Amino acid sequence: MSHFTNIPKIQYEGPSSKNPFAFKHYNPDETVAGKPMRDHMRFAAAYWHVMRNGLSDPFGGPTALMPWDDQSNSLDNALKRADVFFEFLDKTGIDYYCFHDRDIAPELENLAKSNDALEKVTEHLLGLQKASGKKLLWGTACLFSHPRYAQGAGTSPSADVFAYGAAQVKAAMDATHKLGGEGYTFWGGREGYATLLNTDMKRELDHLAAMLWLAVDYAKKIGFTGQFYIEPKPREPSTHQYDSDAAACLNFLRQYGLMDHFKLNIETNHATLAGHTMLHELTVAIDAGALGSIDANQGDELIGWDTDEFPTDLYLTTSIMLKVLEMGGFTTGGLNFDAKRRRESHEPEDLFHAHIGGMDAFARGLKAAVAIREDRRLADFVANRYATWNSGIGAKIEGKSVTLEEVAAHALSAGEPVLASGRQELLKNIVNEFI
Ligand code: XLS
Ligand code: NI
Ligand code: NI
Repeated sequence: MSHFTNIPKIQYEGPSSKNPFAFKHYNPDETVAGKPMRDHMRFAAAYWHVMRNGLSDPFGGPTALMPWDDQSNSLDNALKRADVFFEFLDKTGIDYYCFHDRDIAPELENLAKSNDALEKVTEHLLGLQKASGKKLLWGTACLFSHPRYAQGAGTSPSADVFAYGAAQVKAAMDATHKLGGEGYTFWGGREGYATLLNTDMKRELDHLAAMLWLAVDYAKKIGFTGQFYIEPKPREPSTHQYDSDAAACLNFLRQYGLMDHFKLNIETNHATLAGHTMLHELTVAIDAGALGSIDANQGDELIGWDTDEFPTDLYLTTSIMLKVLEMGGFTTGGLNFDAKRRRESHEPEDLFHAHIGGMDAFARGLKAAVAIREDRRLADFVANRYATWNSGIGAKIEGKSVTLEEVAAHALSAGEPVLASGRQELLKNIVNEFI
């Protein structure tokens, strides 16, 4: 039975099409820079936004129409939602999905019953995956919604809450493993603090690392070889979150010896909340060999919170795809639409407009990024800007084969340095040629 009866399977019709239910730029099987577009993007839909987000905000309740959902917490309702979700994946041509344990299955009276429901839904999802060829990009556990996690999960002051969270991680890893998930994400929803007056920061960070190590060891035990990710975010819900940005996450991973086991899942709106551009966060992650996956969305410049809008900004998608190409493409990760419709866009068809727009925006970003790389003017400019490091005193400093006295002697004999222009305006003009 179809739940999106008026909506066709979305096809590529090219830039001149005016059909709102068609791709103008995303052509999944078209080869761009050596591989099909779908393999560059590895698009994923977020189960929580597509199926569970009622679009409420702090001032008003849900608006989203979900005629297939009886609003009950029953297992039956959960199974039915999964069917609707897979029809959505089929019609949009999105190859992957991501979930939290509590999006796909209900939380029931106790942990044993919740685990049981999760296993049943997982079984059902496996059947849907087999029938459709759709794949799981990553799974995760929701360790932030329930009141027991109000003061954290891995960083809770209560060891029993920690254990409950760890049990959820174990069950969510089992589900992810069973579904052939290519990754497993930790977003520290409440892993932070509201005030240091009641917080032992050092102890909480030790506990968070302990949680991650338990997961790493358990993965070995069950043979889960997917990639672990942590997802930086500076605040919201906590005043301060420990995994506040890419640099803080990398420092944490290094401090606790976890670098070999984790990569980062970078989300645009989290980057901007941290006071960085997405380009900055991606660069920090890539330079550490630790960019794993991307939560694709964008923020609103006029609103100071995580608005999770669908990505439509072509400068943003171009800069993201430049970085993805620079690192040689995704391996286990992809572009997960961790994005929601605006509260005003409450009809089911809006789910399609939102994802079509995001996919087309990334397709244009990919093509622009490929063209910018082929043109080479930007890359050549950057390479030339550092040319003084390729020989002479620069090469000696980089090669660590010089003393401070020798460097000082160079400065004395070379005289006042001549600095070349950074040409920022010219470089922006060049980028605009391609967008
Ligand atoms: C919330 C996060 C969340 C993670 C998964 O801001 O982005 O959706 O991606 O727990
Ligand atoms: Ni996210
Ligand atoms: Ni987010």
